[in-house]
Amino acid sequence: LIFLTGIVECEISTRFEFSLNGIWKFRLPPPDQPNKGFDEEWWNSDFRYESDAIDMPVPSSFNDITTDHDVRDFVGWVWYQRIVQLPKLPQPRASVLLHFGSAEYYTQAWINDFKTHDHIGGHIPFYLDITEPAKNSSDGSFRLTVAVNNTLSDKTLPQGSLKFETDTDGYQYKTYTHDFDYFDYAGLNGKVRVEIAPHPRIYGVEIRSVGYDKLTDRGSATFRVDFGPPQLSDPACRYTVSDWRGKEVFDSRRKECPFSDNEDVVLIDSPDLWWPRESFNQSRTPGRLYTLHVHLYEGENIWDVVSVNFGIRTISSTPSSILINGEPAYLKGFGMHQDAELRGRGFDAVQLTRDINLLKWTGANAIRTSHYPYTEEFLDMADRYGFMVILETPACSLSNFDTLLGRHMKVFAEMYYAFGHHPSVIMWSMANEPLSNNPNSTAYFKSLVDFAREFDTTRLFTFVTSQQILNEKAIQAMDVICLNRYEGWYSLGGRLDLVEHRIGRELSQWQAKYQKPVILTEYGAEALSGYHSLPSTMWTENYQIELLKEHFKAFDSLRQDDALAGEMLWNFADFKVPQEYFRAEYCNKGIFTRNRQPKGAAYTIKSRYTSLVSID
Ligand code: GCB
Repeated sequence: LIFLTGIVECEISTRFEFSLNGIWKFRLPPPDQPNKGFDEEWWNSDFRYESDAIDMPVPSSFNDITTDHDVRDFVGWVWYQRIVQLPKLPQPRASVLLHFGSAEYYTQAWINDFKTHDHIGGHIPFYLDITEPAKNSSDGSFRLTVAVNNTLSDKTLPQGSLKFETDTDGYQYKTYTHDFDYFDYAGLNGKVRVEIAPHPRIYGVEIRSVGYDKLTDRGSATFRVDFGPPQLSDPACRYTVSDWRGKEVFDSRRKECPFSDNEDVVLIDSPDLWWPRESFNQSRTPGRLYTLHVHLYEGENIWDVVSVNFGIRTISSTPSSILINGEPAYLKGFGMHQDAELRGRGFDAVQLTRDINLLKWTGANAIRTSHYPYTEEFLDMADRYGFMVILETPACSLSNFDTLLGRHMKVFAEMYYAFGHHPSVIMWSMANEPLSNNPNSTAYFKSLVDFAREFDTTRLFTFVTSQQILNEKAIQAMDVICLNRYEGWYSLGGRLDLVEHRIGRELSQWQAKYQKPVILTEYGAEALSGYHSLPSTMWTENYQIELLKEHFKAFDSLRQDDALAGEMLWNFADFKVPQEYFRAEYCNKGIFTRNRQPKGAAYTIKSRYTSLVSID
């Protein structure tokens, strides 16, 4: 296993990285020759001199960059290429790693004509070790070719289906469908970089658990380091921890390097606990972090250092509430999407920072990374600003459980290693709206969550259901009930008068039946920005506002009865959906437009969230 950690700034740097973001060359096979790239071994061709190669920015989804339907709707292998020039390496004691922030969905890569490992699955960062082929490249310069396939099937997460259909007159055509309603943006969505690390190196640092003992006022973090096999002469290690000011608060001193059985613990007296934002208690600064620095020595010399952020906080639950550091924390927030004009799901620091600023402005304290994990950069900000995150696996609208459990487990494990150190992540959502009325879902989710609990013993588990209470088969394996409901929209559209009653009744039934905290993870109405009518009708801004206010009445009385643990509106911003006749390009349930300007409902939410006490 390779444990993944982002590079965190620290005093001694034994590693060096440089970005491969920018304009790459890009080729698509023609529709009647989907495997042309493999048949013609495109990794051996130089795209700069190929007439069908176009420019493509990285990171970005490729879909909305050109003016072509064929590119926007492409399903299959797309090919990216660029030239990489390495600096002079301290051979042979250097490792060369390629880091991808995320690639949708199945990635293969070549260094000149050398094929690296493959990676399956979108949204999760991964490394490819390219030390050997990089060393062999003359003068440190090589062609990097990356092929990415976005075809989803019943064996992928999420699921999709590519089929040949036959018309009544015998005419054959291809269809590609999936059950989720967001546009499946694809390509090199995450940043790409080269990382030069020492060889051998620290392969990864995993924060296993964090704890806080109130009696002794002492915090702890249990962690594991993957040092790989012993290869250095006279190796030693040392662990230090610094606080948010950079002040050292723990030092293990030099000790023997544990190559196996390497779980260890750091202790911090009177720690600054990690608290969520908007707690209304001024003495609790949200988002306090610590940094663990793992040093590997060869004799007296520092050989490698890896640093990873963590936070000290506990998470638990009662039959009605989620507790952070032993105190009930009410979640007020949003379901979101990583979705933007032109770049699709491509990482963009401007977009991310704007989103975080808008989230802060609304007074929210929680978000769900619907319907897939978001970037490392997003979680870093969530950590620092104290947002509670429900991190979702990319399992939206699962309908076929027979073919998927192994893949779903693998995806969870990768997510855990990539994101498990983030204190903002308080709960894992294993899926959104699976067909959990299917009897097979009971065993499926039980096995999945049993597997996941072996990795993570400190966080809560859920999946988000849209089933009726009597039909739900699998949610009992979870710690928290997360429910999506569209009263006044999909259900009794236009009937604002019934919302309060129906939401109040149903949520209290779920809580009473399962005796677990209940969060309404989706509710809302579509509103076209600037469209009003009096009295309000569906699709207007004033209908959206009125619908939210009807929900608030239900939430307030549920809270008085201690029967609600959180409210999360669908959606933070308008986002792109596949083509269909009942939506004009976007799902317009955002309280912000797609270019992140407020609709009227944004002020309604702001006024509620900024006055709603979350933690006393
Ligand atoms: C849902 C889904 C979400 C959709 C939303 C809607 O239940 O979870 O992916 O976007 O409804 O607006 O239809």
